[in-house]
Amino acid sequence: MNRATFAVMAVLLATSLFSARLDASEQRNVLLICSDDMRPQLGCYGDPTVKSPNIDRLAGRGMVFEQSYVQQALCSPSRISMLSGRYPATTQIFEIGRTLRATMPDITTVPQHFKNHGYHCRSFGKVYHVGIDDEASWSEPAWHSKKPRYGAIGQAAMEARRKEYAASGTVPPARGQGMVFYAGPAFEATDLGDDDLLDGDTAARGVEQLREYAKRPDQPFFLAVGFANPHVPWVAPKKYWDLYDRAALPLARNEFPPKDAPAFAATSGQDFRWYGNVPEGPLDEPFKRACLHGYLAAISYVDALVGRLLDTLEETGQARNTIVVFWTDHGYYMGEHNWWGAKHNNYEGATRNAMIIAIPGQKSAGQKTRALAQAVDIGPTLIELCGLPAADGLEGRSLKPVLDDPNTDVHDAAFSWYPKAGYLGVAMRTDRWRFVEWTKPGQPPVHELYDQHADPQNDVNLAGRAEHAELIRSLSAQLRARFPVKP
Ligand SMILES: [Ca+2]
Repeated sequence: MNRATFAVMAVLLATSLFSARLDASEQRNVLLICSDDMRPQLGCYGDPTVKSPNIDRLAGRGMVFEQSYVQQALCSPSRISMLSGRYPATTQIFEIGRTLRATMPDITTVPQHFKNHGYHCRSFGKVYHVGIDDEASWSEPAWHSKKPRYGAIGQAAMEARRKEYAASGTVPPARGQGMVFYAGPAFEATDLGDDDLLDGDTAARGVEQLREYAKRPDQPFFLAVGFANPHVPWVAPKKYWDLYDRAALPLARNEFPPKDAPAFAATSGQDFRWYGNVPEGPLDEPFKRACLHGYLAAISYVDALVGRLLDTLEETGQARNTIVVFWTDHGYYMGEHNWWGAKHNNYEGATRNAMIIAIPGQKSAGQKTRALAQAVDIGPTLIELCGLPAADGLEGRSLKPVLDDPNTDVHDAAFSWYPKAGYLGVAMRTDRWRFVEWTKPGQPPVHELYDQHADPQNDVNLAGRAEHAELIRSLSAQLRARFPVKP
């Protein structure tokens, strides 16, 4: 062996020993990025219109879950379910308002489990619903930006509304602040910079925290960063609006409620209508286009902020041992079924979300899976990937088998809940069917059935058709074997 060969071999040996030592002892970190009301309208989900290069980049080194479902299509119950690892049937939180501790005072949440095993756990921005946080989940109090949600137009509208109230002395006591906020428009293209707004400031704080963690590599972390966009109002710096040609945006073609669906079930929320510039009654096409334009601009704004977090992981070397989960809290309607700026039901459009999981050195990097996945699976997945002891009471399943092989399944169904008109609906999504059973004390159950292969947006309820009676009996038995009706 000559000297040069020896030198090369020595370097190779040292490098391999060094890597082996890193693999054996270096604890994995978690970066959980949440986005509010972002349906899976992303390049990596096959959407040809949206500009989402950074989330697509994450997908390129992770796995896209094409059939991922949240457990309720409403911000707070969805987040509580994901972060607790429990179905809403267990948390009994179906509304915005109560904290998790109101129903489960002694629960150990997913981040709390990490905290209990030596992780430093932090929350920036909207992770739990704002104002409904869970102190025990985090190592330090949750951080929220004080930067504005609106640009100059929205801020001026709010100020004018405040003055009106002050002059008349008629601030409605319960919704006073809310009524001020809703004076703003449903969308705004602003001249402000990314970090002058709430979401940009949240990303900047996340970047700063990642750099702090990089200085203490022996301290594993679970960092959750949540963005408020693209929840209405769709407020983004003008440069993100400039990415789109409004006249060319494709509008929804199914502007009608699901046919033959129960009237009480085929509804969505109306909060979009509360904003200052939304007219009453039907929306005209220019307004629809402006809304969709705003929604896409807000997605691209969040995408750029996700990119800054990913860049920081790369720059600091933390990408080497940090798992990244990108998760949105439910789907969304932008005109489908004539629902705008809405979720709030048990259909595919509301319950299907975006979820991407990227593990350092992932063998399946860049692949997509049609395996059914749920928000409650995130906890068990991260716990297994980080090598932590199992946590008691988690109701999801680890998706590691799917991450290893996208053709593997860990579920035969995914479940979502929604209360409506005194009924509680449980949706069971199999690969083929969306089956919803609505129950109400003293009333016969009400069913919905959609063929996801033929009718991906749930335009026609098949439950009333005689040829499906046996299928409905079978799906109902499958559902109730898992979630019995409570007396
Ligand atoms: Ca939401």
